[in-house]
Amino acid sequence: MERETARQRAAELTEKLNRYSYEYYVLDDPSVDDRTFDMLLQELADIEKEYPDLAAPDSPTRRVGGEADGELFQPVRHEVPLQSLQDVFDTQDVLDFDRRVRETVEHPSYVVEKKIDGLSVSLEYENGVFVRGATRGDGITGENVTANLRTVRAIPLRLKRAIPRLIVRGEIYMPKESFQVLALRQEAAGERVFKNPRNAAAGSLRQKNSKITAKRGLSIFVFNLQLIEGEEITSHSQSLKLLEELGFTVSPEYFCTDSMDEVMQEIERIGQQRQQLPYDIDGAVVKVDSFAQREQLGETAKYPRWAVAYKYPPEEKTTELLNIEINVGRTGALTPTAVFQPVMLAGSQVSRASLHNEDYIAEKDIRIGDTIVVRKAGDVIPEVVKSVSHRPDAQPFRMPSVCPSCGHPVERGEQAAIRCYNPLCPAQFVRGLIHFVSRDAMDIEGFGEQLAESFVAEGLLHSFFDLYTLKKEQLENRERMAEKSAENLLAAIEKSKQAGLERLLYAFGIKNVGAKAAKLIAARFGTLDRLSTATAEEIAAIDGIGEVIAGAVVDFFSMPSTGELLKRIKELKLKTDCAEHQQSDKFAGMTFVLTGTLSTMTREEGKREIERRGGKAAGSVSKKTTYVVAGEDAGSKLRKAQTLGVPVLSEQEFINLLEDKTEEAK
Ligand code: 0OX
Repeated sequence: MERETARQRAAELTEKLNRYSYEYYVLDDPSVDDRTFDMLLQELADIEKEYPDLAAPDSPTRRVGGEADGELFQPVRHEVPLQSLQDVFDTQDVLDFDRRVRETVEHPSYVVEKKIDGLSVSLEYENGVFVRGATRGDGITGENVTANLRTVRAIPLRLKRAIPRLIVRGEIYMPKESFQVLALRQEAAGERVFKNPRNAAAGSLRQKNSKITAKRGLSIFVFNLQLIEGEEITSHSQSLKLLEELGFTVSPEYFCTDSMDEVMQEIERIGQQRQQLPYDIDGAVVKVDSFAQREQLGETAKYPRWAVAYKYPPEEKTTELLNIEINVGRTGALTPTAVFQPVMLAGSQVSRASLHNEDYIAEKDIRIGDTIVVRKAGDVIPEVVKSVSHRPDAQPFRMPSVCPSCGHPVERGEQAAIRCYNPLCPAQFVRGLIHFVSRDAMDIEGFGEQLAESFVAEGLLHSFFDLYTLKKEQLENRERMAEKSAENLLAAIEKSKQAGLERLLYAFGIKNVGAKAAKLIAARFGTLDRLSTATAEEIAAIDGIGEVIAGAVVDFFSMPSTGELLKRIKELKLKTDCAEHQQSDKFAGMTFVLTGTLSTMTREEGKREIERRGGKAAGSVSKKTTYVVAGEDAGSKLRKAQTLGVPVLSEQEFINLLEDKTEEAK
């Protein structure tokens, strides 16, 4: 494409994409479908790839994120401080606030807003273009998070009018729905699950890779004008209107009134709506509207005198603790769970809450039969707040000294966790089996928790791989298993043999190896055989894999029982390679050392080519090295090869070897 044509098309695409984003995220009224949007975005990305200088800082392509840039997390001094609010917990305190306001100003008007439970950020625009975003920090200095904020679709990268300078403040939040999706995903991947949408929003904004932030579904409500040049604004409500016109999502349904009765009614109304809102709020904010009156009221050392935040009490219910159940997890951890008389909380019925560990129970002195207070933390995760009273005969709760599943003595380990270390523990095996058949693992449909439990209890399964020798007769004639479903299950089991290395590795249930780590590792090593002999250093060298995971994988493969397992997998003819990893055995048993600068590939690429052919790339030369590949400026490794008599290949000879143009490779 001609440069001028490209420039025009890029401008056109930018305008369209910005408009579509605005319609979708701000107006909640899209005019095109996601596919059309993605295609236009791709077209713009292609143009910017061809003409990198056309990629503007406010280009919609910046929304997909990328690697950290130098300014990420650097300190930013706020030009106008981000003040904090005085919290009050009683409606009388709101009336007192009004009384104090009226001692200084006449006929105040108020704006009542929801207090969004997220994190405050400042957004800075120059000539209508978003140039910098920062966290609140201590209100004076925050951290630069521009790259991450660019991925938040509700933040306009270009305003509808090119105001010379503008700084606004808003609250970044994660909608409840996005949080639930994320929590499920994290749980399935065996990752740490964020406690509530607020923590999830904070964690997502603190990512070094903004691509991750981009996928977390963050949004924003803008609620304060920090600074503006080129416009005269005299009140808060006027500023919110202007911000709306400029393309921001402002405080939702903010309410203006000069009647204190209406202020109190609005606070009450928001409180009742609270559970139904698609985002978390932790209060209502009452603000004096007029900027002139705000000036008169001034501020204390800590807070402005013209605003107050009323915090709603979290919804709590009293109920009876019926039992404390002990669950044995896949890794042997014993987790106590409170089972109580069901109650409605934050829109759903709850009857169970994790009690985490024995220290947690002891601290709150929770005993079976107690009257307890429960609530949903962050309105999502049920928790026991406290015990109100014990029954006269109640005894302090003690964790069992043996595993409730296998009777093996348990041990107290790190962070108050109690574990069963019996490798043959049936409960652990059942949990492991459920993981093995789960969707991201071997994906065996029709094999649920109940079947897993009964098969293990009946002694039909001792290893995950016993699934592959189950006979139809063994499946039939049991509850919820018609002849057809037995056939379907057998077909699903058979099909899962083709799952491949990536799923198989995840299915093993190695500690800390989630679906994502399994994928990376499988793609790098390509075959189960190759992976089984990999060293921790080789595994930890994969981008995105740390030493903990690498160590766990190596430990797993060095267990004698794993050797048996691998034999069994081969006999059963399970697919043990990875589709994404083209591999051959051409370099099997060979070790290469790449040294110096290669001109047609990086050393990392060279290494990958060797590994794809089943060879090893090592860092140092020894007698066992098959070839040293010497690029430009090769130094000590080349000399060592010569001393040891290891054959040396030039880059071209290496390429010939890769491309099969030589007979030398045996
Ligand atoms: C919120 C929120 C927070 C601005 C200057 C002092 C009061 N989390 O939704 N803060 C403010 O206002 C600050 N308004 C809000 N809506």
